[in-house]
Amino acid sequence: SARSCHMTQRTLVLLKPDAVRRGLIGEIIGRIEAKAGWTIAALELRTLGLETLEQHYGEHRGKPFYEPLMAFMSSGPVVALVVEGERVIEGVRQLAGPTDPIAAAPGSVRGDFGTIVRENLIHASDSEESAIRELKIFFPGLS
Ligand code: RTP
Ligand code: MG
Repeated sequence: SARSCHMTQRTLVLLKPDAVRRGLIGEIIGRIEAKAGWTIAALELRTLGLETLEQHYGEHRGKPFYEPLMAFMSSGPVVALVVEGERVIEGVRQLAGPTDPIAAAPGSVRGDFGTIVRENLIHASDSEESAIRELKIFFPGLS
């Protein structure tokens, strides 16, 4: 049946150190909470070590922005969240907006609050495969 083709998913969201420093975590979590049927399954304030970040952003190793990205992401605490619900993987990516905040439309988190490509406030898993991989890194105990 169509019902058995459910789209309930889990995604990893990080509110990056700039979002924490600027006092925007409530604003961003509020936007996530406001979406129908989405729930927060886990949430933690945490300062990320380089080992965790190398696992998380390994696909970007060797790129010119990799080292500054590592420095930025370890520069202060992040809020790590697991968000669960209907089509959350694509949904949180939409809510975040494109990587470059200047290209992001107003109404998106990056479009409303960002200017700098690196300091773009939020991470969200970009596919089902990435979500599974990233959730294991950040919340290995989650059932
Ligand atoms: P994220 O992985 O953090 O959710 O962001 P994304 O998918 O939109 O972008 P991605 O290409 O995966 O890049 C990861 C993060 O690296 C920083 N970045 N800086 N040219 C640059 O200086 C540059 N490009 C990317 C951003 O923080 C980006 O979100
Ligand atoms: Mg990415």
